[in-house]
Amino acid sequence: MGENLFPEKFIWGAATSSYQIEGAPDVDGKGESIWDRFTHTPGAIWNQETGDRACNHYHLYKEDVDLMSSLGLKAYRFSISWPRIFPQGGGRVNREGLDFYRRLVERLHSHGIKPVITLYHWDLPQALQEREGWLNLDTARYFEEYAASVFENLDQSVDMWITINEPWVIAFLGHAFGIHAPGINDFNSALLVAHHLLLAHGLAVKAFRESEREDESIGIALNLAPVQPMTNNSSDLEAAERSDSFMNRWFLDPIFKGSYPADMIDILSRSFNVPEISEEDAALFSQPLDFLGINNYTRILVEGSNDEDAFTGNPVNPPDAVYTEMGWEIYPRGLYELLIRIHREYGPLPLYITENGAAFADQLNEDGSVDDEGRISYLHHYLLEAQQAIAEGVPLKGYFVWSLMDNFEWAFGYSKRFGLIYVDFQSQKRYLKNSACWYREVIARNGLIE
Ligand code: IFM
Repeated sequence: MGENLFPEKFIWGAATSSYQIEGAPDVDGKGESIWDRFTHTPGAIWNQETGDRACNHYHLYKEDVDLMSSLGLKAYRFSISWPRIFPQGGGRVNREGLDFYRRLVERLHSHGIKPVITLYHWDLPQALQEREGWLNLDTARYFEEYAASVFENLDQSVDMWITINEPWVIAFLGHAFGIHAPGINDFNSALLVAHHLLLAHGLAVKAFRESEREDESIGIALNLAPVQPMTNNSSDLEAAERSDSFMNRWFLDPIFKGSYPADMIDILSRSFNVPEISEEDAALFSQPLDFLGINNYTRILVEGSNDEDAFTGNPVNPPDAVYTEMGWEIYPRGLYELLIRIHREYGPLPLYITENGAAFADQLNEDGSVDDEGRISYLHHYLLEAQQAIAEGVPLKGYFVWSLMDNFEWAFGYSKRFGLIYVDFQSQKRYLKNSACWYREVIARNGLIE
């Protein structure tokens, strides 16, 4: 590795997810998803926006792959919409849905771009939600069936598989805080959902191993953030420990150690029902993985709380920090700290940054340019930290910008732009932002521009 270069074969990519970009919610036999339902619930989403059209990627995927190719992307991370494949969750496969992803994969290959597929990025078939969704253990079994079918049907053409994207967000934002689909506000439900997601993940990994695939790898993508105490006083330190157990270790520990963090079980079980992990559960949770995907955007800074049963500290926004449009603190050093820590405590296994990026209030200029210097600076500084972690021995194999293009940002609708590519949602025209041109140069030289 040259001084400023990334390792040879480092995978430079960008990421999206099905509901956020595809549109075409009922085309070619697709079934309804919980996000189709949730976005049509009055008051659920900013400005009543929906993913009905989003980036119309379902119809514009060829142009989108051409744009990826023009940037020199080595890999593209996208997700499969489960209800396109199984409109009712299980049973009959919808061939037309599968064909869409076959065509997309073929097009990527023809441009020398590796497909990296996430099986579940939140769009559960509504038919399964009618049977209690992730609260029902059967959903994990349906997920296994769906995963096995996709492995078989996209045989030999996919380099990397990701079972589930951000199970923490699915469990807690969707079932404890009600701000994501299916909009449930019940902490006990969220804990059970977390348990079932871990089982679903394990069942899919097992199905993958049983299908004896060569040259293909499988992992999971977790949203992780370094947690830091506001001061070194014991109350803040303890608050940081708790927040870390809840935000990071609630999924890391079962996946790598087969158990929930003991300190958090202790706190949570004072007020909630923490699911027991049987021996079989533990074995499924901790199926060996080929890599871990890390989604990181910011850090979590906390101070102590007076409530003894609080399972997190109180979040603090440092006044002199800089924030993105999401209100997330820009803290590049956190990526280095996280990588070092994950490698030390859960390694050694290959790591990927499966998401990193920033929302800014981008403006399209009359000449079609977008001066998003803030995003360039964000990405540059996070990549510098990633590079330092690599130099210190962390096996970081690739990096995916969130996101390839502006898209539907869940409860925020279209109000937050994360893309390297600007999307005019009215005309569906795409424009390369300056950050896209910058990323093209980074990829071409396999290193940062000084
Ligand atoms: O847009 C989301 C993505 O779907 C999951 N990770 C975080 C991104 C930004 O909020």
